Amino acid sequence: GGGGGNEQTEPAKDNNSASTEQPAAGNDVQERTIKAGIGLNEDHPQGIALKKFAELVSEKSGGKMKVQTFFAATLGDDQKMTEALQGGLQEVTIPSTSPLVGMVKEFGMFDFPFIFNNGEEADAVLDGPVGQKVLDKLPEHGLVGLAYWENGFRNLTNSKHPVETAKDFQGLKIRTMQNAVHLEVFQKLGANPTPMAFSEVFTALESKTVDGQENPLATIESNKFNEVQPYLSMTNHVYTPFVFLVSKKFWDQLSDTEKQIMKDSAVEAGKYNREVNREVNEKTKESLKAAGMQVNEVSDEAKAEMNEMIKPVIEKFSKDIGEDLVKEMYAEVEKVRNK
Ligand code: KDG
Repeated sequence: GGGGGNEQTEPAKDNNSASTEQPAAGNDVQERTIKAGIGLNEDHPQGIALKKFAELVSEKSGGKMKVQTFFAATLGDDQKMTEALQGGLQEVTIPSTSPLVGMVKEFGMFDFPFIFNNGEEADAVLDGPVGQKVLDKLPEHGLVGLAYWENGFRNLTNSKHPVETAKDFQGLKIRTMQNAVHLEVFQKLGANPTPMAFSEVFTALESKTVDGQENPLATIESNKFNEVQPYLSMTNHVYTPFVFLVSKKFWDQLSDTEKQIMKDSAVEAGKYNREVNREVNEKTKESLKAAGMQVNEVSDEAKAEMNEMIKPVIEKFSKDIGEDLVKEMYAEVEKVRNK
């Protein structure tokens, strides 16, 4: 009050009185139920790490915050779950960044083939300033990105023939993620790409609607694609990140402590996800061979030829995304590579 000599403090004005969902006080941890859904199976490194996330959140909140886990797209595919987060109907999902390019086009630069030579290079870019700049684009779309997890390096499977060089792509009908970079890259290689949600892939392969698909080895095994795909080619053509998303409508209700619990758990479970994923991918080539797949390597020369063919596609998307940011990404890769 402006009265002279009156030292009594007035209660702070409540600026949020219009909203029905009051944010929790700074340090408060309340009873919360967090629905978290993914497209992959419970036994996949992503599923294993999601369960780890649930444990961590429970531990750190003294059991007050409960994460309910949903696997194998039981809540819908990546796009549907992302929309559910925007609408405040679901709290967490961990999609590949690729199907999000319609919303945040900058994610598209992670879809450029042959950028990273290994997981460590990807970690450095994603966990550094470039990765953060892209996450910063999410809140305006009703989403908060807490961390990058790892889907990993993708390899091609198909039911027609071994793919060893660029010419072997000719005419192959390949399921791709719903992503313009992937679509145009496979077109340039002479394939016939068909974008499709992940949840439809097994049936499309089994019914021969498409000849092939590409995914990291852990997914090929977990989803039993080997049962309908005799040929596996170690193309390692592109790295796909996962992005840990939280509904902004939910996030805005959380106290600072609750936000910290979510963030720390997402980062910690993400480290675990990368570890498990790398171990699994390491041994899965052998287990897929043992399961009867015919596996072939792809030479560095063949990869260089593919990389040359797709150059115009990368140039086009670099312009569209913003050449400065794309350059910054390449510079970050160079930094770790030359360490
Ligand atoms: O949970 C994530 C999956 O739904 C999906 O992103 C897997 O890489 C994938 C794909 O091929 O769609």
